[in-house]
Amino acid sequence: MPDKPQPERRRFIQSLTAGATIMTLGGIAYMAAGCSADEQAGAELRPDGRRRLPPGQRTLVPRPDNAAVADNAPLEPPPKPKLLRTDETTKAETRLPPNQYEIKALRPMGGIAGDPSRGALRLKVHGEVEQPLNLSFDNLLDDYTRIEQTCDVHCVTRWSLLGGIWQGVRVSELAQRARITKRARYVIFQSEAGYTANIEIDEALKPNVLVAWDINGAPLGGDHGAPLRSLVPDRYFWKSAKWLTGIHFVENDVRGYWESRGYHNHADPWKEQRYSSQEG
Ligand SMILES: Nc1nc2c(c(=O)[nH]1)N[C@H]1C(S)=C(S)[C@@H](COP(=O)(O)O)O[C@H]1N2
Ligand SMILES: [Mo]
Repeated sequence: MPDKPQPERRRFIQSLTAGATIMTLGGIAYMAAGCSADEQAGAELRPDGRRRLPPGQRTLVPRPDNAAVADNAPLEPPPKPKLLRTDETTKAETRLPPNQYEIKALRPMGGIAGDPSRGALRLKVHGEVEQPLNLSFDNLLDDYTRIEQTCDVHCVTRWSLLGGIWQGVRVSELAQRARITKRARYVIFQSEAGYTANIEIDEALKPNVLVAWDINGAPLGGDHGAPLRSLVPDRYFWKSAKWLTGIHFVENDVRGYWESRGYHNHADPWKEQRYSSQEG
């Protein structure tokens, strides 16, 4: 973090000493002149925090008690950004991966729903972590940087929803807070009724991979995974697990629900990796 610019520090010190002069008329001349001289020479402080008398000076207005401290106090870290807007749409010439077409609103694709209420949510972050987490919806809202992300999603049934604005928090921040171990090489998203989806750790830690609760300014509907789903824009959309209840960091890969039913383990829509029969 850069140091506070000097002019700002000087103004700060001057405002402190200005306060002192009001109460102690005798010190006005010294404080007004002495302060900037000290600044240029580098303030010389006695152990009790008072300034040394310059030669020939017999009295000195004590600096306010907190002034010496404030002068040397470590600078506060900048406030954590609570909302970060990002555009994660592809910069490629086309927004549509091969053999996809655009639709204008998310299409409900089914699955076994969980309780949609935010109050009921518990999200477990567990497995290869030093600090397992068990988070409420409010924990996500209060303790994590909220991401508002524009991105495209691509369903293997060939529709794509372009430019949706999703809101959530990054899986990478969850991983960081849970302190994943070196052994964590895959992530299994776990949902209601045993639905799972697996991705590699490098994919999961990309900044565009979220757990999301809003799309286009409205909470996810009950058929779209409310209250929380994963969002993995660079994989076919089945990897974005609705009604999410767990993020499991694991050492060895475990194929998820669709990955064990004929669908591609890697599922990159730009390489059109739809079916497991294409795996090399
Ligand atoms: N829990 C759960 N998540 C799921 C599914 C599911 O059946 N259960 N289906 C997946 C599939 S195949 C797709 S295409 C998307 C569809 O999301 P949508 O219904 O919000 O469009 O969710 C994915 N996430
Ligand atoms: Mo799908």
